[in-house]
Amino acid sequence: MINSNIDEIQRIRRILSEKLDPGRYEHTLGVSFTCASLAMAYGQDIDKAEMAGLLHDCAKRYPDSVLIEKCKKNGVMLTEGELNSPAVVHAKYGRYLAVKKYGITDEDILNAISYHTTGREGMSMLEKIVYVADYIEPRRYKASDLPEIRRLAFKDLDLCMYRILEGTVGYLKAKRSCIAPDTLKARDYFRKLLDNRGADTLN
Ligand code: DGI
Ligand code: FE
Ligand code: FE
Repeated sequence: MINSNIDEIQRIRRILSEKLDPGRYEHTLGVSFTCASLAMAYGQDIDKAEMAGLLHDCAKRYPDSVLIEKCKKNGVMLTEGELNSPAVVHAKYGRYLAVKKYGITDEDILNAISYHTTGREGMSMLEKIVYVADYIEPRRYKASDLPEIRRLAFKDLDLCMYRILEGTVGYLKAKRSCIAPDTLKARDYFRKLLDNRGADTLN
């Protein structure tokens, strides 16, 4: 049987291919397919994962300052912590665009978009899948530990979340960037979860 969501996914893909620059669109497709793969590995809804991945960076075509203005204009609330970490604002405006422009109503998909940059405490499977896929998709090359993180993604999603969050916090500290409260809370949440599980989080 053909995937019943295919029309919708193709429609949104066409719009995004016009709106996003080619590199960002390529990343978007990589995240979308990686989300689908992770959904297969963890027995989650493949269509939803593909859709969330497709839309996660739909707002990433404006500079952060413009995004903050757009949030203000459209009543998208930003916390003080988010305003101090402008890199996270595209996720909040992305959620707004997903509703207003792409007609998404599924709360889990919307949360996956909204928290794809910071993570948060008590993340759903879909939220974790999008967060991890954003980091490991095939075109990503930044982090030196990517091969290991990629393997971990398909073996132990919570440990993978913790490793990415811990790396991001370290990276932001080294850059002396402001760290959004959700990022820190997410890191602590997964740390606790793993401590309770008795997992070896250090390597
Ligand atoms: O949009 P992408 O580039 O695909 O990926 P992303 O949405 O995860 O954004 C990554 C950037 O966001 C990266 O430069 C690190 C930054 N970031 C993540 N969490 C925080 C953050 N920046 C600040 N200032 N504070 C955070 O908590
Ligand atoms: Fe992003
Ligand atoms: Fe992304």
